[in-house]
Amino acid sequence: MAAMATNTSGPVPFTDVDDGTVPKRPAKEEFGDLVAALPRKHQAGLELRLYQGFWLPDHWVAGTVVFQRRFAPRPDDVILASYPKCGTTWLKALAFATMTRDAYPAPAQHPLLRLNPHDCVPFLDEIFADGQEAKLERLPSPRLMNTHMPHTLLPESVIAGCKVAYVCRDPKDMVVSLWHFLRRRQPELPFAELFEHVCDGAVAVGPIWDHVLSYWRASLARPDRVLFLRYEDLLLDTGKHVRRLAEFMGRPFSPADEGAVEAVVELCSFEKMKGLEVNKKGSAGAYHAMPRDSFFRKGVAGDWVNHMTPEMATRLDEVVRDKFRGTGLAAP
Ligand code: PAP
Repeated sequence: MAAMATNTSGPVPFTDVDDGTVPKRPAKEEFGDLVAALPRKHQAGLELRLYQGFWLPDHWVAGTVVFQRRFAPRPDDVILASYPKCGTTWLKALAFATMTRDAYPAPAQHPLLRLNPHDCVPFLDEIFADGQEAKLERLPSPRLMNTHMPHTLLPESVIAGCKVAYVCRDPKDMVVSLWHFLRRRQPELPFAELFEHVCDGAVAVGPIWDHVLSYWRASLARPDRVLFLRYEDLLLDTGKHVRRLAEFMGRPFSPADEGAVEAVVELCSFEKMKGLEVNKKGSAGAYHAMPRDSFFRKGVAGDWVNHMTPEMATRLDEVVRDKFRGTGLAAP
């Protein structure tokens, strides 16, 4: 195994320390029996298993068990969390750019200009599913990593000791974004079918309302440990929330640093990221490698009006409002 890069301060781009020598040893080989005993559903082209109250993609379950039991957190780890299609790529870019701003004073040298955000920040769910967690040891501290797991499924050690920044999004826009994403692999997937699964809660890492509430409650209980962000707020005033994120991660911008905040916002803007050559070609992700351009579609709020009827919108809004009632969390 390559020596851990202890002399470099993190975060560094994940793919730069991954020399491809850590073999894949799927976690399912060890925990296959546990997975096989769980309730299952086949929906929208994915095999799902009900694990601790959430419908996880079958190939993530065993990795989640290993993550829960064996993840070795470092005190300065920062975990980025999200429900799929709610702003993961953007949050990864913003957090990585914020944390590395002093390491790359020449903007043209920044790794986000040559690497997709998913190639800079490792995705824990896939790494553990593939049994490649040794890769994480090669990252210098502080490490930035991301997960789609709900807060209640995170390892106890992470809940007790790591900072977690979460981004949520209007579920209506999430469904639309997810549909476009899944259609890259399943062009025939009907929107109405996916919509039904989302309303039933039986979609990957769903139900979405329980996912969001798990982080909302954690952020109320430990605001120093869990930062709760909204995609729509980021769109309205990215700089303001980048400052919050930086402060939360322990790398605050000084009040006079407006130029540095703007540089991060600009580097990670939808237009900038979508226009980069690296994000127009190739694929990201190990298990279901997806075209990099599929992570940059429209980048707006409210696109749901172009895909669902007012009745569908009202139905999903009411489900979510009902679930959020009494929690203090405003429904979209
Ligand atoms: P993931 O969870 O599979 O990694 P994620 O990044 O959450 O995906 O979802 C992609 C969405 O974020 C897309 O939304 P859309 O389909 O509604 O357009 C994508 O366009 C949007 N997105 C990606 N990067 C940015 C960015 N820099 N700024 C704003 N939105 C972005």
